[in-house]
Amino acid sequence: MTTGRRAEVSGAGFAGLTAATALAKRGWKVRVHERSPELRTEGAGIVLWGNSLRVLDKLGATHDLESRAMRSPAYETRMNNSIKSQEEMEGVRWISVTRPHLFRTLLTAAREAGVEVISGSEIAGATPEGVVTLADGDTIEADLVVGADGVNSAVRDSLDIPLKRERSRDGITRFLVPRRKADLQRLEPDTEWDNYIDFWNLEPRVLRVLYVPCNEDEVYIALMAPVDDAQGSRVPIDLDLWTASFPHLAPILEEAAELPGRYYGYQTTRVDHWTEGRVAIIGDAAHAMCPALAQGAGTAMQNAWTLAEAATAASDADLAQALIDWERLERPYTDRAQDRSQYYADTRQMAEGSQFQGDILETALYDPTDPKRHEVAV
Ligand code: FAD
Ligand code: 5PR
Repeated sequence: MTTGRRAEVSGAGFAGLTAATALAKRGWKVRVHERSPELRTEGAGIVLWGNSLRVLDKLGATHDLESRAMRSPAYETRMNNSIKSQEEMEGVRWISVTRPHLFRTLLTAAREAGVEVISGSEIAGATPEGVVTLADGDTIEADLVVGADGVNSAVRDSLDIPLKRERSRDGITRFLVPRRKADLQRLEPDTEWDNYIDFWNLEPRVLRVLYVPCNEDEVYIALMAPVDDAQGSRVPIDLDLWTASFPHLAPILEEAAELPGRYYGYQTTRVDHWTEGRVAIIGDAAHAMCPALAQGAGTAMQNAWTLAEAATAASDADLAQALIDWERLERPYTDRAQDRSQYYADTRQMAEGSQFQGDILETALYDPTDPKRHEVAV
């Protein structure tokens, strides 16, 4: 099974680093090209569920990750600051973590597995035969090319893979701020400030604050407003507007108002196919989704893992067919996560609470590391 085959990966995001580490652990020589001059991640916090945590277990990264992460006692949903539900989600694995910490953990795992990560190296495109062209014009031949270069993927676009992009009516700005727990407690002593709390206001105005503690010191907050609400989507945030709607969150809103940020309109990108000869695309390059189910990075890591498994099991001559089979088996799980996330973003239905049951948990409970996962139950 061990191969010494060479893989070139475009993009050192969560998808690229996971694929690279999984391949290296299976005997591949792996190089990751990151366009940015520095290795780091943008953004604030992230929620990971069982599907990606199983992959991190296999990469040997969970211990490091969980040393600075949090599992809230409950996922709470409020409307106009009154509690609609508190879901404890027994039996569901999930944690919240800062993006910088997840990134460092994955980069360490990649390096320990022998992956070479090169920053300031931009990929211009790839051919189905596995020839990668760098932005400076150099070419490299690879046995496998992984396009993990995000929503505007150069690898994907160089192969002319057709895609469709849909925008939703809402979007958000994200911040990582100090928790200010004592100040919050003074304002609302009865609130469990360790909970993940989704604060919705639909009337008199659509504004939402997602409150996600990531460890003892840091809380990730996401401020949602409609795309056509210029005041609500303004960055730096309009402190008067937000504190008028969420007075009990004033201490952390004040922290956010000091920070730069970027408003992201929710969007979904669907591509026609994920593979082309020796090239596979994963993560936002293949299936950028709305964040409602918090599964963009989760599905990226899930597909990175199963791609490494499928590519390793195939002989070099059968690689292209193995990638086609991989997409056929794995893609439906991601398609459903993408569809559901778009549905929840479009309908704002998460505001109703009591949501973590039935189908909505499918992705969170999926185990991409289980060799028997595709066997039909008898
Ligand atoms: P990216 O993170 O975009 O990484 C791509 C990398 O490739 C970048 O480092 C980029 O610089 C590099 N690159 C780009 N072009 C080139 C090139 N030509 N050559 C070389 N390198 C290149 N997901 C969750 O699982 N849970 C959450 O709670 C969650 N919350 C989210 C909140 C918001 C507001 C958004 C927008 C997304 C959220 N997601 C969440 C989704 C998640 O952030 C993404 O799905 C995930 O980061 C995608 O990872 P990626 O590695 O595919 O892409
Ligand atoms: N869940 C999470 C999240 O970060 C966001 C959403 C849901 C963890 C926003 O980025 O619905 O927008 C959401």
